[in-house]
Parts: sequence; structure tokens; C-alpha cells
Amino acid sequence: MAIYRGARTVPGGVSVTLGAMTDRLIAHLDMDAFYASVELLRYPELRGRPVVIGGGSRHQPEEATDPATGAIVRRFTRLSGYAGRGVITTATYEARAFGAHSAMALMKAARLCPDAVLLPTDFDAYRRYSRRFKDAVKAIAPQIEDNGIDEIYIDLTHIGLAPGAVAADETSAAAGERAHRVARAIKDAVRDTTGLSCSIGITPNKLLSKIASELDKPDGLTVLTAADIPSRVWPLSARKINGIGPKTATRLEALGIRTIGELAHSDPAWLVEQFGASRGAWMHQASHGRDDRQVVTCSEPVTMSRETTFERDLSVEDDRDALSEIFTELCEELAEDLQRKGYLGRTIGLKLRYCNFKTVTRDRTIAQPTQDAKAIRRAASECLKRVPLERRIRLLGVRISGLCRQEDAAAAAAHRVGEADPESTPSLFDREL
Ligand code: DCP
Ligand code: MG
Repeated sequence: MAIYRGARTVPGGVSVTLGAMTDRLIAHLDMDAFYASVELLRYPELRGRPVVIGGGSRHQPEEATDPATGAIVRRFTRLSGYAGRGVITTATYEARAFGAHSAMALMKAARLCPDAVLLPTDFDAYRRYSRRFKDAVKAIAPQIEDNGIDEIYIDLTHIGLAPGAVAADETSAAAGERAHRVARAIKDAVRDTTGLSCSIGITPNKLLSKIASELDKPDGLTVLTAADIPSRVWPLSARKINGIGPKTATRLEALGIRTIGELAHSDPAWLVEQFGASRGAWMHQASHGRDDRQVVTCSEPVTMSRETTFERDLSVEDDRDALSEIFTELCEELAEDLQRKGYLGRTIGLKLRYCNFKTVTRDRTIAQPTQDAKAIRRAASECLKRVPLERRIRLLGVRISGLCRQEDAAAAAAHRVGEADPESTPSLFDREL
């Protein structure tokens, strides 16, 4: 994508400014007032009213049939009567206008906005809608990274290109138009399948897109590039950078830095002095809108484990049989987990917690990845030889890391010449020792 500068407004009040910074097109999509919007689907009569979501099921609306018309009439809980320690999960934009927001105590919100309607949460429904909107996006752009119940990153670099066209050869104007067209298609698909609106930010990276998706909320579509950073990103609070939390923001403020722009203009060496080498350097890069992170399309597990805390503390001396049996079971369960999920692992770890709550771990890496209970037990038994066993044991656990997918392991095995693991290693829990 070549350089294109300038801004223009496209129909629907959507601002598009382009000027390529890298050759990637990354989107961040975030649903608007997510929990509240799902609730409004079933209570459409609340549309346009201040509504907050939180509190227990006792705030479920009451339904009655109007004897005259036969229509269902619902009676909703008003926030004004609320007493308790609940907090708001989210609020409609109408309630936000009164100052109500996520994480605010409901009693405080009741003072700000007594006429708001209070609805209880229904996480099953939110999860269902979460799956639906993600599937709708995936049908258009399969490279998505889950970033929570109502947000995803989407790699649009190669989506919506004309047949035979290559992203790298595209002009920036064409790339911008494509970004806009694909984003519009995604927003339509999300609305068609869920009835919900979302906001999308498109920029060359995840960091900027996460900032951009918030800029024109709700129902926003914002495309930004390097040229827009000074005008659209630098005036924002440093907290808008994903990774700068309240603590860092307070520290920054004490140092006289409130905005992303002020951060960008501070001396990187001074930032390193204040926040350490990696964090200081990262803050400098982030404030200039630089971020190389990839969209991670599926989250691979890093480790799998099974552990159990005994009903009473067990001793190797007196409870050898029980320990040996539990040890075998844990290895078998772990092997089943691996087989069910389609993984093999190479590093087997053992965890022991003694009756005094001291915990020890040991691990051993084997030559070939495995999902076999016996191989796992053999390696874990090797680990067992390296831990003290005088004290009574409260917890026993086995875990496996260095995971790879079954199909990748099969391909690798085809290229390997026979390195065998030893046939058997009895464990210290076993009788024969
Ligand atoms: N949530 C929560 N507690 C919080 C923040 C959020 O339970 N402190 C839940 C409720 C939100 C959902 O997560 O609906 C998504 O969080 P967002 O921050 O994306 O907020 P919304 O989607 O509600 O609003 P916005 O339009 O600002 O994205
Ligand atoms: Mg949201």
C-alpha cells in the first residue's frame, strides 16, 4: 500500500483518513453497551430510556396480562429503590448521560439517575450473543482474535481484495476504500445476525485500532493512520493506551504527563529511568502508535494439568498404595485431556504440596512429545525421585507443557529417527522400591 494522505468524510458521518504506516489492516471491533443492548432485544419498550444492568434476579421484571387488550405488560424495577452492594456491569448510553457507568455502585447510580430501569444480568444470553457475533464476523474475515466477551481483533489485510489483487500492490486510497467496505459488511452482518450494533476501528495495528474503535462510539467506524496520530490520538488520556492502567496513569500524572501526546514528547531515556527498560521503551513506542503484535487467531493452551488435594494428608510410608493409585489416575486423566483436545506435550511436571503448605515442583523433558499415560507417568516418576518425601503430602499434581498439536507432532515424527524413551521407570510411590 502506497502513501496516501488527507482526510475525507464518507456518507454516514464516518471519518476516513489514510496514509499507510505499514502494510497491515487491523480492525478492533467492540460491541456497544453490550449487556444492556442484549437486554433491550427482549425488552424493546426500554429503548431510549436509561437502563443499568446489575444486581440480583430479584430485579427481574414482573409480567402481567392487560385484561383489556390481552397484551403482556412488564413492570420494571426503578433504580431509585435499590439498596445493596451491587455494581453496574454496564449502562445504556442514555444512563451514561447521567454519569452512570460500569463498576459504579448501584446505590450511587440510584442517586445520579433514580428513574433508570435496573435489570439483572443473564450471562448465558451474553455468551450466546458473543458467539453469534463472532461467528458472523468469521464468515467474512476468518482471522479473528478473541479479546473478551464483546471484542475481537480482525486481520483485514487480505480481506475483500479483487480477484488476483495483492494487498502489497494496492494504493492506499484503494486500501482505505476496502477497509471501509469490509468494515461496513462486518457491521451489517453483526446487526443482521444479532440485532446489535458495534464500533470498529481500523488502523495498521492492534494498539491503535483498540483506541480507534472507541473514538466514534456507539455505532462507530473509524479508520486512522500515522498521519492522524497527532490530531486524534495525542489529545487522549494516557490511560486510553491498552496496558496503561490506573496505577501507571497516576504515576504519570505525578510526573506531569496526562495525555498520550505528552507521553510521546517526553524523553525516552527519562521514561526508561522512571519505568524500567522494557516498560519505558514500550510506553514511548505506544505513544507514537507503534505496535508489531500479530492477530493471534487461536489461543493454544500453554499447559495442561491435573491435581488433587487429599481429604487427609498422606504419607509415603503409610499410604504408599493410595498415593501410587492417585498418581496413576492423575497421569491417566492428563493423558485423556491431551487426547481429547488433540495435543502432545514434552515437558512433564510434578507438583507436591506438603502438610506445612510448602510446595515443590520438578519437571523433566522427554525426547518425543507424548499423550500417553504411561509415558507421562514414567517422566513424572523421574521427577518424584528429585523431591523429598519425608513429610506428609497434602496435594499431588501432574502437568504437561511444551504442547504441540497432534497433527504437527505426526508430521515431525515422520522426519525423526528412532529415539526411544526408556520402557519403564517405577515410581517412588510403588511397592517394588
Ligand atoms: N463489564 C462488566 N464490568 C465492567 C466492565 C464491563 O461486567 N467493569 C461487562 C458489561 C459490558 C461488557 O463487559 O457490557 C463489555 O464491556 P465494554 O467495556 O465493552 O462496555 P460496553 O460494551 O457495555 O459499552 P461500550 O459501548 O462502551 O463498549
Ligand atoms: Mg463494548
